[in-house]
Amino acid sequence: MAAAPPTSLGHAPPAPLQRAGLPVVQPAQDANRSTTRTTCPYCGVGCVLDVKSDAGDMRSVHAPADVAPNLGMMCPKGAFLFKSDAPDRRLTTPMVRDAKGQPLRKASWDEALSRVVHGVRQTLATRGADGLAWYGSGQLDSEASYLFTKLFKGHLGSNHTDTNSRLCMSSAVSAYVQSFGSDGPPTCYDDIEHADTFFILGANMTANHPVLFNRVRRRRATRQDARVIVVDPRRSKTAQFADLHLPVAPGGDVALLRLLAKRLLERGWVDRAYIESSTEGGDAFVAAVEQADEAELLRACGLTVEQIDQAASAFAPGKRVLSFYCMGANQSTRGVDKNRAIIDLHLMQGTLGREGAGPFSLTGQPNAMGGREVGYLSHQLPGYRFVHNQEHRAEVEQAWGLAPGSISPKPGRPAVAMFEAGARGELGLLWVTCTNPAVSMPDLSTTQSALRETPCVVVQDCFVDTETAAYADVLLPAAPWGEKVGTMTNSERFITRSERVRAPMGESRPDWRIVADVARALDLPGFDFASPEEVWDQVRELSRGRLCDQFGATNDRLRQGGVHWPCPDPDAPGQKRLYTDGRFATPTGRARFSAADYAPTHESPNAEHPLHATTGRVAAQWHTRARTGNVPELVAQSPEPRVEVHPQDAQRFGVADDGWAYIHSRHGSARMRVRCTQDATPGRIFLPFHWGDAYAPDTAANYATHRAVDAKSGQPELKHFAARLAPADPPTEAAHA
Ligand SMILES: Nc1nc2c(c(=O)[nH]1)N[C@H]1C(S)=C(S)[C@@H](COP(=O)(O)OP(=O)(O)OC[C@H]3O[C@@H](n4cnc5c(=O)[nH]c(N)nc54)[C@H](O)[C@@H]3O)O[C@H]1N2
Ligand SMILES: Nc1nc2c(c(=O)[nH]1)N[C@H]1C(S)=C(S)[C@@H](COP(=O)(O)OP(=O)(O)OC[C@H]3O[C@@H](n4cnc5c(=O)[nH]c(N)nc54)[C@H](O)[C@@H]3O)O[C@H]1N2
Ligand code: SF4
Ligand SMILES: [Mo]
Repeated sequence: MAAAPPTSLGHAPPAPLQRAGLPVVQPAQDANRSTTRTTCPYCGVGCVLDVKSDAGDMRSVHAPADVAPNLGMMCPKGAFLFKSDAPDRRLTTPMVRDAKGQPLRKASWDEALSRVVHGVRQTLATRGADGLAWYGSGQLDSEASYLFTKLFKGHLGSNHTDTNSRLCMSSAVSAYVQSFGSDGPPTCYDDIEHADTFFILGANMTANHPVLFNRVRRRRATRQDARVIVVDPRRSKTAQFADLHLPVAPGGDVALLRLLAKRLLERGWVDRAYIESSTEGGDAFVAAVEQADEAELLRACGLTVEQIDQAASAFAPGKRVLSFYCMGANQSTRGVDKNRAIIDLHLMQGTLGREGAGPFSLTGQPNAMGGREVGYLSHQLPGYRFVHNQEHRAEVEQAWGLAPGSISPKPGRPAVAMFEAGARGELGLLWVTCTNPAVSMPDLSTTQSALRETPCVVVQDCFVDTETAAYADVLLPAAPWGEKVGTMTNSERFITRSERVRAPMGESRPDWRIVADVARALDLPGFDFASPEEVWDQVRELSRGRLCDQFGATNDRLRQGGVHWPCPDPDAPGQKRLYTDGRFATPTGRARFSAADYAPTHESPNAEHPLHATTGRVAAQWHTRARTGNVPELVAQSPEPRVEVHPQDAQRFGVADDGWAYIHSRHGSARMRVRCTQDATPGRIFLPFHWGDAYAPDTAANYATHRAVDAKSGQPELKHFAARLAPADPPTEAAHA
């Protein structure tokens, strides 16, 4: 057996971390094994991890010291990656269903590819290109994401490509585009080492970006006047660490952010010269903030004047404020407004592009950034281009050797609309890749209808038994992390290459190759790639001259280590920060203040559903548990879905600590075990969304969520619904408990 694996946050952490109670990891002594450098396939921190293996058998995972971006640190999810495969669950050959309702059977690649080809041609003949849809993932590498975009938008005439990034980052993307003229965070991880105030909103970083939070802790421990402010309706582990926790009312963030803006104006803590030279909309913004009714805003955010004043003090002149925000900001019908209201504070301070300061939207998945760069969302094209822009379409058509007018000017359907169209029977082919919507999409009953109603459902995954695979007409076996080479961009615009530890299991193939194989089976030109390196070279070429210029990130260079974009020159370093000269990517070169206004959540509690429910993550599980569910150590830490309830609410609804309960909403019900905790706020409950039907029936949080989206970004409000609790029997079946 392998040497004892590292079980905590990285090896050799500095003294303050040990004081913070985090165990220390001893590097394992297994120098004789071969070592492969990979990028962690989990979160957007993008840790570089070395895998020790013996004849392809993964034995341990190590975080190489001094290698960016994680500098010798990793979290338990990364450390246990070598145990995360389950050979008996792996999809090792293509499979097909002869008819809906029939069992899946093994098939050759030729048969599976011809089924997909038939599905595409049949759809084009009967419904046209609007009947074709691809639903992908920020966990795909840039090579695969790029080829899906090229196939659907370029060659099949369908802009209906969207991904789980719509559920994740789309509000952040829209906000960056609206405020700065382009997507892309202006900040980098090194800013942590220069910041005075960490303003963390709607992000539980201890669980979900642990290695980055480790750096925040270290800064907090070593810089005397550093402060951590956490804005979260519940007392998360991150909130418990904070110097100041603001338990904002669910959805009340814009009101809070406007109050902070008001204070900064009142105290004169505003960089007027910067506003004058580098922004537009400042006058209207100042007038709106000054006129906003303070009492109304306080009511909306549920906080006190003292709490606002205390938070405002951390924005005093000279303080370098680094804002981190994630799903508590994005997964809201006001997600774009929340993001922009954060950015507005930084524009007021004039600190964009300065060391240690700025708005830093944390990416969830390892390559949600790269996917955006290659244009995989339904309104995008490669190189941060847009389908609605004639010039952009022409540039991409030319690069792809297509006739002018080949790319449709109409943005495709965003994720929620895509599944709604499917549920109405409007899709002929839905190709799901590297995501498990039968657990992760809001309002699962609509999602399940879409998967049932669509005549040809293609699922490309590594495992045979996911909740979504149960609906597949064709299952295509994909090679996971460790069995393929691929390029990804992390939260801070840092590009890394992940190498292959071993050959793909059975007949599975890398995702990029599966797309290319389907395209060739469709007799389409432009997909004769012999290697992922050739695909990456095309991605680099298409990014040339754009903000996200990656031309300098050659395959050879990435073999030596990662690089930040923009990186136009193979011989020059990448750029860590954006907008350092006060010029932005808007037509005027000025950043834009927003007119974001507070508005409540889509649903309000009432007598029948009196609780505010929110959903999210736990530290030991990754999404729908495809991989973390295979690791005994992680399962032991979080074995089952547990709804967090304040003891007062448990008593009110007659549910017992450790007993099971139904969480009923206006849309459906989820069943979970109850965890009573004083860390929950009375009237507010928290549901993890990791568990689905493969674990036990009814356990998915998304049976209870709704489909309302932010009108500006299409992102669903997964962070809020109105609920009530009722006692329940434990589930009788538990598949892989
Ligand atoms: N362990 C682990 N790590 C992960 C993942 C995982 O599955 N497991 N997934 C990755 C991915 S894809 C993502 S997107 C990130 C997500 O990372 P996070 O955004 O940190 O994760 P969540 O738990 O979804 O939500 C964060 C917090 O938002 C709070 N919240 C709810 N409503 C509101 C609100 O109205 N306002 C504010 N301010 N806060 C609110 C919740 O209480 C919760 O604590 O994590 C990444 N990292
Ligand atoms: N209620 C609620 N719902 C949510 C959220 C929430 O906070 N609350 N968060 C949303 C967010 S931010 C996200 S990002 C989504 C995540 O939700 P999903 O994307 O659905 O979750 P995963 O479990 O990561 O799904 C990845 C799938 O890809 C497979 N896979 C792994 N590696 C590979 C590979 O290399 N190739 C291929 N082809 N397949 C592979 C895995 O086996 C798994 O089935 O959930 C969203 N849903
Ligand atoms: S912090 Fe994120 S990227 Fe780093 S090891 Fe953990 S899950 Fe992987
Ligand atoms: Mo995400």
